[in-house]
Amino acid sequence: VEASIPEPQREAWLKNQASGFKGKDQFEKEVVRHVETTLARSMFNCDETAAYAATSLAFRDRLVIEWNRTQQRQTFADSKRVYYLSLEFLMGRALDNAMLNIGEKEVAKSGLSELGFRVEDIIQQEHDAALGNGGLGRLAACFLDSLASLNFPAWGYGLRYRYGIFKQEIIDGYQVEVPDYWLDFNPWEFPRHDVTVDIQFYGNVNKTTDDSGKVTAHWEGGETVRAVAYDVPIPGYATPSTNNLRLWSSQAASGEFDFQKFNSGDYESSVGDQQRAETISAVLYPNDNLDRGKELRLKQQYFWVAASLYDIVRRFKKSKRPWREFPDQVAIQLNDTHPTLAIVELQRILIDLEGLDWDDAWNIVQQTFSYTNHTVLPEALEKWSVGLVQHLLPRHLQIIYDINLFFLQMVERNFPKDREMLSRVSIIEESQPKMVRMAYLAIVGSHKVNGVAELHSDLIRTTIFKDFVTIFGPDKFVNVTNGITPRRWLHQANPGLSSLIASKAGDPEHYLKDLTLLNKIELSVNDPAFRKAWAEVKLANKQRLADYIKSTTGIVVSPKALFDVQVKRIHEYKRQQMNIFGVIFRYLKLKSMSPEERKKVLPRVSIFGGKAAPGYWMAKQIIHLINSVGSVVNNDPDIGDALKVIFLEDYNVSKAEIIIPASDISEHISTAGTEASGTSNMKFVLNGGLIIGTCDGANIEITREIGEENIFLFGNLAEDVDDLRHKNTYGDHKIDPSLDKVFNVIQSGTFGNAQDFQGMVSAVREHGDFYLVSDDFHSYLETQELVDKSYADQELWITKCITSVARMGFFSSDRCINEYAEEIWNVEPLQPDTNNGVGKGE
Ligand code: 4GP
Repeated sequence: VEASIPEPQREAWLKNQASGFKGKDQFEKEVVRHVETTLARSMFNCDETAAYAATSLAFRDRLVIEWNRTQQRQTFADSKRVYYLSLEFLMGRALDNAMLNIGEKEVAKSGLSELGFRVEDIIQQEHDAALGNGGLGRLAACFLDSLASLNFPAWGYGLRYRYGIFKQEIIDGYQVEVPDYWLDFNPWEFPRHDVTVDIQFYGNVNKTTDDSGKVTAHWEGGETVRAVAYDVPIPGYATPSTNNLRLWSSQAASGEFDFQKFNSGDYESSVGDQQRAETISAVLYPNDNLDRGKELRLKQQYFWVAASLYDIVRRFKKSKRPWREFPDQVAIQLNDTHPTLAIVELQRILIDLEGLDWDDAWNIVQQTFSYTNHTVLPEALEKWSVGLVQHLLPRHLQIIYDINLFFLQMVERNFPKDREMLSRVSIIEESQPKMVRMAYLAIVGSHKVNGVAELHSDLIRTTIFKDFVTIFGPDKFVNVTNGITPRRWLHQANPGLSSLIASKAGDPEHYLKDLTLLNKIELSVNDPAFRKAWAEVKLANKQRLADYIKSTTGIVVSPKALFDVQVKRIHEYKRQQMNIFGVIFRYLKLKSMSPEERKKVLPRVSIFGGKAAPGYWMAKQIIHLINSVGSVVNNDPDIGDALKVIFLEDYNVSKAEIIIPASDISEHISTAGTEASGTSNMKFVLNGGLIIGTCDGANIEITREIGEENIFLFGNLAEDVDDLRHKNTYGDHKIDPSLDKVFNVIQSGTFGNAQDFQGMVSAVREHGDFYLVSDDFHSYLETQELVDKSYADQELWITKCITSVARMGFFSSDRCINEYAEEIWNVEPLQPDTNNGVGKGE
């Protein structure tokens, strides 16, 4: 506030307000200016990297102006804001998205062309912002796009990792991880060296009692680390609203280094302090659906949560409202349990620092927070040892114990007959060592808990969180089925299809904001010209992927073949192993045919991509088998085009934008009940590809929307999984004969040293086949045959594709965000045409 310009001088400011480029000429002028001044280069020294930098800066200037206005408007309106706390934001590239969301891609295209560049090449220069592992992080990124596009006053809060998810290289068929240093040049972030928060760790707690007998706890920390804010503008689509993603970076609290130590000659340890502090935000943990319980991870969590809450509270306090109005002004969404300490931290701020009573504080906390669960896999449910929490955050552990005590007392009062309930629902697990169950803490401290697809939300209500439904009643547990942003996943990734759709559904600015308008294309499903154009778009997208495959692997694939794609993190529950076993079965069948028979077979390209967590041995074995099968099949002269097996290295968001539009069929084949939702399933169908999948996650709702005649479902149902597992372990576990044949061939050494794949084989044959690969294999193969037959009838296939796309409107992340806003956050959008408060001060 002190930095605010006094009233009489504001006129000069208003007169000189920055505006950013308008139109092609100004765009070119801005690009040249940035090349010549910001980058200190010239037309004799401007490569594509420099052109990318200057173009981004020109766009950034535009964004920043709207971003400032949006923030001023929100401050002025002082309405309720949403804070989305996520340890992962898998953003991908920003430039193309900014061009499209602002609506200036054509300007950029012609302007760059006049300056001697192709817009596509310039876009390719950008390094992905890969601050996430997979579904959970990409969902957060889609949500930011929707929040801005729908004009919600919303902030994202995350960590500014120096290293995002590692880069994957495939060397001799094995995954090798390479660090991804992505911050070399990042025009999309603004360091805010004036926005810092000092975060405490370790230390101890002292209690004092005042005259009235009131006890106050004082946490004296043993170590302080500074959080510095880095802001990333998030442009809405076809709206001036531009929101903020604030990422925290860690530094030594003493600044560059400790001068005292330096002066006393202890230079090394002074630099060491700095490095130790920086370690906190140095690297993203590369695990998907897995919790490893490392101390540094807990430090990351508290560091990020404490800085974010400090910021949120500071903003609230500016309005000088009483504390009880906090939940009317602030909604905080916990993306998984990673930010659960925020619940404890807010309670601490309210009782220790602001002097509120426990009960008043706790009411505020519960009304403020809500929690999204993203998985039922037990290995992914976060738990922290009591000893570690005690050591790192001694005051927080006390508060957790108190939260638990009051919670258990309530349970005991309400369910006096059920003694075992207390130990089942306790936030503290009485194990050796004792553990804090973060999901339980998140449930107890939130007013709503949601799953991410109908089946998943049912499963959490009836299995892992069953007792809590009994305790809190069913209304606390809701479903919000995931969604995806059609801006990136249709308009940006598949411009051909987007403009074809626009020819029937109207202006992209309409149907990309109300995706249910896609249903208009169904009227044209029998229009021959439309169908022909549809097929041409798909073929062009397949050609684009074929070119990419050739340039990265050297393998030539025919765009006329059926492209069968499975791209996602490698995980046993996602069952890439079943897919590759199926590929081997197909290969064996082809080998057994005569050359004439083989010629009649519909050619197929099996495309895989995805990273394995560095410590996930079985996932790495799966990658190795896929590559080994590829090198045998792709070099077998008997096979030719009939089958190709491709593993695409380093799957990430920008590669997904090329791969997804090119798919004919994609595989979403998790063991029923294990994939909470899946979101790539939605992306593939929206891009005119069909799905082979299990009755799991959002596949079920996709089926309901598009019709069961348009999807290839197979396999056992979630309700039968427990019995099958039991039978596999204790009963008579017979391996499917086709799978047995595949295993025998693997073990004969056809794909290299059989020993290398023994783990995958014995998991099914000897260790109970937990993921039911054998139980589902027969129906998987049968369904793949059905896919081949259906694809052979191209007319029917195109009908299925068009109909499916027409019915995908439900899966926009806009629908999803509106549901959160109404049912969980109770927030309203803030339209940009209302008084924006510019020049009116705070
Ligand atoms: C993922 C789920 O596995 C996926 O099904 C879901 O679509 C996605 O979250 C978004 O909700 N979970 C994780 C995780 O990535 O680490 O738990």
